[in-house]
Amino acid sequence: MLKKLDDLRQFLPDTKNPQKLVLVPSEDAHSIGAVARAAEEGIIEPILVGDREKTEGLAEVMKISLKGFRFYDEKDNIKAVRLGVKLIHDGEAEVLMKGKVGTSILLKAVLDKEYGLRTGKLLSHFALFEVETYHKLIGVTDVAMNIAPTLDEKIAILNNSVEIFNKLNVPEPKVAVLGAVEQVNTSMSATLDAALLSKMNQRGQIRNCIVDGPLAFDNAISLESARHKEIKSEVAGDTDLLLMPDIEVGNVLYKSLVFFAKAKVASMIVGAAAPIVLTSRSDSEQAKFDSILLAAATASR
Ligand code: COD
Repeated sequence: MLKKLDDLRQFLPDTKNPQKLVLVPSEDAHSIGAVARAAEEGIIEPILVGDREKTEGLAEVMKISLKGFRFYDEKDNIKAVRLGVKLIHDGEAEVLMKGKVGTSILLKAVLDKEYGLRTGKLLSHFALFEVETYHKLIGVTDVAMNIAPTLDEKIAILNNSVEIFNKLNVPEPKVAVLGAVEQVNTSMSATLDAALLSKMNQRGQIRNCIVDGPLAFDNAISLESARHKEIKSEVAGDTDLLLMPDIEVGNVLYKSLVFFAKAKVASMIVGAAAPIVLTSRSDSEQAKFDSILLAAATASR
């Protein structure tokens, strides 16, 4: 059972031959710190795209050496993002990382039909949390890409995350599809989708996982709460993955876990031609490092 984000290290490929990671745009202190540490530990080989003068200035203040880092000097944010994405598209690197730029700007470049990283699959955001009060790592999706997913999109989001768990040797992750209540309420569309996803799982239309829903957040993560409400569920209290009804609920949960619960988090975009490290700009250097670790651990598998 994976309990700590540090446990992801066991899935890293050969550290003598690390994957190349492109940070774009590079002029961001927490990102430079995380990339430099990951490079030093042999987790990735860094490529920086961005304003070279600003990036080197930040590195100097942080007493970080960028010696030996491949660098593409590009001051314009949009051009830098396009160049970074194209490097992956052209096979020059294996992992993309968002630096100091808005999420939607990066995602629009990733979705570009000519030089982007489309695979024909839906792309989605996956976050993996280490919370002190929970007995194992817990995934949360989608808190940052798909705004108001349809039922079909929820199936794709679920499958993308299940694939990540399977890569991390969790062959049948337990998935809680969240609603505000644990009973189907015909006025709450999230509970209707949750019930359909559960039935599709029971009938073998969604595989390699155990899905239950609707579950409210408390009974998804607390067996005591589930027992109290007399809910019989294989998932309740032992959830590996929380499937969110929409981006707003997901984003608020993500930030509540980080800021109130002081949880550690690693996150990325999945379903693209390469993993994309995509953290919030306010995330810590540690969160960016752990996200690099998650991307590198799952990229090659
Ligand atoms: N996966 C695959 N293809 C997609 C996806 C996806 N998730 N989303 C859109 N596309 C394709 C569409 O099929 C279409 O071909 C093209 O991309 C454009 O689609 P639009 O017009 O619906 O999408 P955009 O370009 O307006 O927006 C896509 C974003 C991902 C940028 C948008 O959904 C978005 O802004 N998401 C939220 C990002 C955000 O602000 N997160 C903040 C939390 S930190």
